[in-house]
Amino acid sequence: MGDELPEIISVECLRVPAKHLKPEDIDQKVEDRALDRTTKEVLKKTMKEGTDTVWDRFERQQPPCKFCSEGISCQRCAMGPCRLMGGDRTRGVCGADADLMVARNLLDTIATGAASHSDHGREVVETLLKAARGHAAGYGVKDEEKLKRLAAEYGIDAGLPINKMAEKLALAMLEEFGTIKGTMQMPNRAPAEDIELWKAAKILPRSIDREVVEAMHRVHMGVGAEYNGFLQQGMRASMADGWGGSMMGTEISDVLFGTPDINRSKVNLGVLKHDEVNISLHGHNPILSEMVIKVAGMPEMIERAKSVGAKGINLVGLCCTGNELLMRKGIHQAGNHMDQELVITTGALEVMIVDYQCIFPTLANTAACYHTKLFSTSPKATISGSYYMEITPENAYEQSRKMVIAAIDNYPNRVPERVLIPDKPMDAMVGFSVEAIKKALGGSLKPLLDVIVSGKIRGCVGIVGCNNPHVKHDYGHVTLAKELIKRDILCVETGCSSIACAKAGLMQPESIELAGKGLKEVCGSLGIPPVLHMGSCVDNSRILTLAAELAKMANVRIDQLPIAGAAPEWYSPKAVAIGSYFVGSGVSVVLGVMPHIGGSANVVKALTDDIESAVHAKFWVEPNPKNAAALLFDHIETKRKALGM
Ligand code: MSK
Repeated sequence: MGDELPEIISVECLRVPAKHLKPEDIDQKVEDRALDRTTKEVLKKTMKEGTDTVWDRFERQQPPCKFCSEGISCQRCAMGPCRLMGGDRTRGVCGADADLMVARNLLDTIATGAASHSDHGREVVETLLKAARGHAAGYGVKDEEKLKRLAAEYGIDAGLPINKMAEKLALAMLEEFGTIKGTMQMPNRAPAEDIELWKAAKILPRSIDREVVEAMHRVHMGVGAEYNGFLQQGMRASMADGWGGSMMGTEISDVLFGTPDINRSKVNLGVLKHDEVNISLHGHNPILSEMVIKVAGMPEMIERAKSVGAKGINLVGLCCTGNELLMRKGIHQAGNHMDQELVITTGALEVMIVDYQCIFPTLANTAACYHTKLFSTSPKATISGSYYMEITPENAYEQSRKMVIAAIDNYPNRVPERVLIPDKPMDAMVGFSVEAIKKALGGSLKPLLDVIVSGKIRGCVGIVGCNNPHVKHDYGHVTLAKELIKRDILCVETGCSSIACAKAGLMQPESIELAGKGLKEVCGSLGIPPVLHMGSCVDNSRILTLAAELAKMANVRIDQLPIAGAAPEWYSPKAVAIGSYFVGSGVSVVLGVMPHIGGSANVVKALTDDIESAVHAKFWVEPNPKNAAALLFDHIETKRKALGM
């Protein structure tokens, strides 16, 4: 078996143009940019070495284009591009006014996000199908109980042999992408009254691909000129993501790799090791990374690492591939979205393996400044300057083996004088799947509902989403979570938000000291933190499942529960889809970053006000996380009052 690497196109190391910053200026800049101690330490190193980062590129883009910021620019067709500048320029060449332009741009964004999650979900289900048919060595059903539950949900005989059942379930789920029957299965997890509401609002999804394709059809010039139709389709496409593509991604990842259970791990840039071969796994899809873990643990690989002077192989996660591994395997997490360049700039990373989504296009340039080798693995996400090793369920073992060997062989190239690994990773308790929460509560969600009804816990907020250089890194997530737990509100988190709070120590059981009396008592008695890690960004579907089960148990609609969502530092189209399916499902959401919709007062009003009459939920925009916490608390108290709690 050849271990040779593919050809690579060489790319240059990107440097920040010299600015002659004084040491005190660097200190101030680092304070302004980030909250976490280890992030700040490595960020300072990048500034001293002049390595270009997302913060530098953000600075160079200021001030932003006013028209793009407000959503009133369009380059959708060749009659333009157009900008609505006021005066006699209030319509694009095609005739689109600000309402239409903003709504069309927003629908495009939501469709992008829904497509990203759902395409990921499809790949996970396809892997189950291949594994069930014996075409994917190394993959198989790990959680048979969950497989049986899902089979029953899809009307498949749960008494069939495991592989037959898995095959039938995979086929039934793949059918959901393009079904012609006009309805999907998983929204039925919600209370019947919610489904009726969604039908009436015309946001009950018909099939995943259909909603995304229809969204893309509608953004073509000349397909509708009334902004509400675009917003409604955006909501429906997002529902196909939340109750479809993402939910399948989550559920089948659990079937293949195990449903997460509560476990302990470590988080921040300090998880890299001086005396081991460091490999980071970055992106979103657990299919490849689970195989890399298997290979890196093989005795022959450990022996090979020792032969080059390392004590072992240290795998660390980044972004949501990291979240998947953290939840299921306790693999240490190096950081979230805006830490991705910093992991390389520690000078201690031999290999970074990426799949897709949230990967900076300049990562190969960052790697070129150090000894790190970057591997891209998806035909959907090839990157100049990376070694391309296409991964399929059939070849994952062989390709993973080559990449792990490349990392080991790269260890002697590390330059000790250029290495900075901050000390002391933060402990975190993670792995709160809905199943794990039930287990911790004795087998049912009833105790959670009881403490909400009694008022010991006032309600729950799902804090989700990314980092964004518009916000001091992690500040929005951490401040909001601290303010909410102080008010006895339980926080459930996913994606980069969860890593921000884990880095800040909020996912240690000891952080109950920061919680209000009631929340402290409940979490203290269970030995869990007041901020629960529920997984990656597709795992926001776990939050939907949790809300649906609580609503059914309480005999109310989801929108009647004292719950809400927040995305304090969101950046991605996926986050817009998530926010939309939260609101569509009846969970109001506060955004910390204004979407590009300010150019249309009508669209802003539709999303922050009018929509409430259809789905009993809406968006707010509040950049200050302390104000956002106050707003969410009031919202939760209003919901409690309406239920007579
Ligand atoms: S990785 S989508 S920055 S949460 Fe899921 Fe983080 Fe947002 Fe990417």
